[in-house]
Order: sequence, then C-alpha cells, then structure tokens
Amino acid sequence: MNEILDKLAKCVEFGKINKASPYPPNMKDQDGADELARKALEEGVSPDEILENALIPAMANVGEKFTKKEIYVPQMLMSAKAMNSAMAHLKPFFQSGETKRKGKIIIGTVSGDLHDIGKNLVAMMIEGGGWEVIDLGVDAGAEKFLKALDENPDAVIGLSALLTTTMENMKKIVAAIKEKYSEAKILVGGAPVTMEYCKKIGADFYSPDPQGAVNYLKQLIS
Ligand code: B1M
Repeated sequence: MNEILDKLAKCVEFGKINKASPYPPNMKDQDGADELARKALEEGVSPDEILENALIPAMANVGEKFTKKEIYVPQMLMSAKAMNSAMAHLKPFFQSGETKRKGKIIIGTVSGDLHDIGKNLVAMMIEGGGWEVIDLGVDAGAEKFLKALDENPDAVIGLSALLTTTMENMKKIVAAIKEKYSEAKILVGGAPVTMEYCKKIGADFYSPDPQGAVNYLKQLIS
C-alpha cells in the first residue's frame, strides 16, 4: 500500500485528527488524517483510492474492535472525527459526482427521541464504509423519512431508537414507509431494539452495533 495511505489509515484507526491534536499521545506532533488526506490528493492519489485503501479498511478495523469490546465509545468517536477530517477533503469530489459512492442511506432517530450519540456513530461508520449518508437528525417522524425517500427512492432507511416509550414510533414509521415503498430496505437499531422487535414491526434487519449495520449494507449490494 502507498506509504501515505498506510499512515492515513493508522491516523483514522487510532483517532489522530490533525497535527495539532494531542491524541493519541504516541502520535503527538505527527501529521494527522487532515494533513495526510490533503497530501495524498496533492500527490495525485485518487479520492476513490483514499476511501477504499485507507478510510474504509481503517473504519472496518475500528468497528471490529468496538464489537469485540477492545475499544469503547470515546476511541470510536476520535476515529470517526479523524475520518471526518479526511472526508472533508474528499467530499467535493463525491458531491461533483466525479467519485461514486456505494449507495445512500437515510438515517434518523425516531420521533419523540432526542438521543443521537449512537445514531451518529452508526452514520459515521457507514460513511466510512463508502456510503452517502442523509442524516435526518433526531425526532424524525414518518413524514420526514417519506420526504427524504421521495427525493432518494433508492436509499436504504436506518432507524435508531433509545427509549422504550417512543420505540412504538419505529413501528409507525416502518408501516408508513412500507405502505408507500414496499421494496425499501429498513435497518433498525438502538439499545432497546432486538431482532425479535425488528421482525415484529416488519423491518428488514436489526444490528446491535455500527459494524453490523455496515456489514448489512455491504451484503445488500454484493
Ligand atoms: Co437518556 N435515557 N434520556 N439522555 N440516556 C437513556 C437511554 C436511559 C436508558 C437512561 C436510564 O434511565 N438508565 C433512559 C431510557 C429508559 C428507557 O427507555 N427504558 C433514558 C431516559 C429515560 C431519558 C429521558 C426521558 C430522561 C428525562 O428527561 N427524564 C430523556 C429523553 C429525552 C428524549 O429523547 N425525548 C433523556 C435525555 C438524555 C440526554 C439528552 C441527557 C442524553 C442524550 C444526548 C444525546 O444523545 N445527544 C441522554 C443520554 C446520554 C443517555 C444515556 C446515558 C446514554 C445513551 C448513549 O448515548 N449511549 C442512556 C443510558 C445508558 O445507555 N447508559 C440514556 C451510547 C451510545 C453509543 O449507545 O445509543 O445504544 P447507543 O447506540 C449503540 C447501539 O444501540 C447501536 O450502535 C450504537 C453503538 O454501538 N445503534 C444502532 C444505535 N442506533 C442504531 C441504529 C442502527 C444500528 C445500530 O441502524 C440504523
């Protein structure tokens, strides 16, 4: 692998955002994901190569370590921030259509629920997996999801819920989506959600963690 991509992957895996960032201590004063992504582009490495050979494998390692409980939320957030700082350099290429994404996902926390830490982690991991993420934020109801689907009919839907009290809204959103877009794939997650609940409300897949969500999307396009 290109040396610069190797270094960039390490920055993302270990959460080194930029040169000024003191974290992680053993990478202090070294270039971070921000500088390395910029340098890679300046050296002529394509945005596709940067995504496929540095960001995606690094985030896959992060997801795997998180699933195995070898790292925790703070480390994952630092990795996601490092990934975002590299992605900022790539976004103009994706937005211009010069570089293609693997697909789109519309994601949000269901109506009545304001928790977004888990949803944001999932969104960042999915983006790191090469997908375009349309984030509807928190307290998103059926209407919001349907409007986003009208604009992006080929997108997968991701619903997050943290409260048992508002979990019922997940069921309502799934029903509304399936009524209008019977072929739409719906992925659900969040602390109180289970595979049993997913099946009961007619969603397509449940993942307990971000990596499971990434794996599900990968399998949808393979
Ligand atoms: Co709230 N809260 N909270 N809270 N809060 C919980 C969830 C609670 C369990 C605490 C408790 O009582 N022990 C409890 C829910 C109880 C229940 O429903 N049975 C609770 C409550 C009751 C409330 C309020 C009602 C409190 C009040 O006001 N009386 C209120 C509700 C407000 C509202 O939403 N309308 C409330 C408010 C808040 C804060 C605003 C203060 C804050 C949220 C800040 C924010 O998100 N921006 C907050 C927090 C931080 C928590 C706890 C402490 C942490 C949640 C969290 O971020 N976890 C939580 C208690 C706890 O868990 N210890 C609690 C870390 C996060 C990474 O995990 O979100 O599970 P999680 O996401 C995981 C997986 O679930 C999965 O991947 C993530 C990474 O592994 N995942 C998906 C998530 N979404 C997915 C989607 C997928 C796939 C996987 O596909 C699409």
